[in-house]
Amino acid sequence: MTPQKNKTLGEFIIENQSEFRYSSGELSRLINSIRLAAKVVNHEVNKAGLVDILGTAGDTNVQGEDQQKLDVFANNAFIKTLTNREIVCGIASEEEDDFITIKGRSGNNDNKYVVLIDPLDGSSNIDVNVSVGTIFSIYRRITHEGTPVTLEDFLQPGNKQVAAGYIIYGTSTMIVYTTGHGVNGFTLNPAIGTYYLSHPNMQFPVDGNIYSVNEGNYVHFPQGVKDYIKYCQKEEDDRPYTSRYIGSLVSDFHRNMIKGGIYIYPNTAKDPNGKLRLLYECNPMAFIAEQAGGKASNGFERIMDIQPTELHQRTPFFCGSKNMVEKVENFMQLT
Ligand code: AHM
Ligand code: MG
Repeated sequence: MTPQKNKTLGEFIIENQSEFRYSSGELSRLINSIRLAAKVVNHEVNKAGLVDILGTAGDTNVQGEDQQKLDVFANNAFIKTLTNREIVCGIASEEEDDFITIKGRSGNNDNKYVVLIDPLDGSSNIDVNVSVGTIFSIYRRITHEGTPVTLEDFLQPGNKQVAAGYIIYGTSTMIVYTTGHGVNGFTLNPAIGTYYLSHPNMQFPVDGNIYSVNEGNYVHFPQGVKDYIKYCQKEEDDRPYTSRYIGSLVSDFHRNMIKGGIYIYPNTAKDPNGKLRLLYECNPMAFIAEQAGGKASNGFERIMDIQPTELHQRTPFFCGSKNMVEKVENFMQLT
């Protein structure tokens, strides 16, 4: 059943708590904490255009506070919120070399979940006032509760995700997330700081006519991707397709999920594993894509079935409308 619109995110979380496999309220509180940190980051991102007026990174502002780069600010905001509320047992961030173990005030930590996060993806877009995003992924730990987390707790394949989502700081700020029961999107009313259910039960159109890829790297692409791009550009049937590339994964993905399209970041001669990170970027987006009826692949296999071997592992990424991803896979497999 499609959830009713205009509900607040808070109401939605409470109503849907029973859907969680291990329903103790812990995951609901965790998503609530992410919602809160997202508001703090949103506030800061919206001021980014004033940076020359308020001071740049490394400066001290008029209140005597240190100005931080926005990606550093976002990283700290999410880690601080999740740590202070003692809601997770560990965090791994694209901005940190290693994972963080959360001990809890008493020294024990009986929480079940670990969070992996890309606090501010596409941050090169900030200086030019273009949308950026936060991406998060939640797993149940593998090792025993009450003991310190280990690398093993973070190196789980995407098919073990309990929840995943993104925040898009765009013309409106939205949270889009899944707990494995479809995908729902909530839009922030900044005047009152409340997120409303604006996009219930989001669905990737099965087919689309938008392809999103950095074509500047064309000469370095594998032959299968070159052939697929030529296919997109050919005048035949409903083609040529439209090319749209913001260079901000969350924004490109969000548009494609609403309109129908494919996002591609392939391996290149220079970067044999592509650019995007499996744990912080590809797995959460793949979970959302699949829950919305889309598909995510590395060209040959399902993204969520890849067994990670390191925290900052990269992978080629093909994600979007199911028929489009299958088409590019065919081209990849022919070459
Ligand atoms: P980042 O994690 O350093 O921000 O890089 C990830 C971003 C994605 O959001 C975006 O799709 C991609 O990098 C753009 O890369 P490129 O400029 O090479 O096309
Ligand atoms: Mg990133």
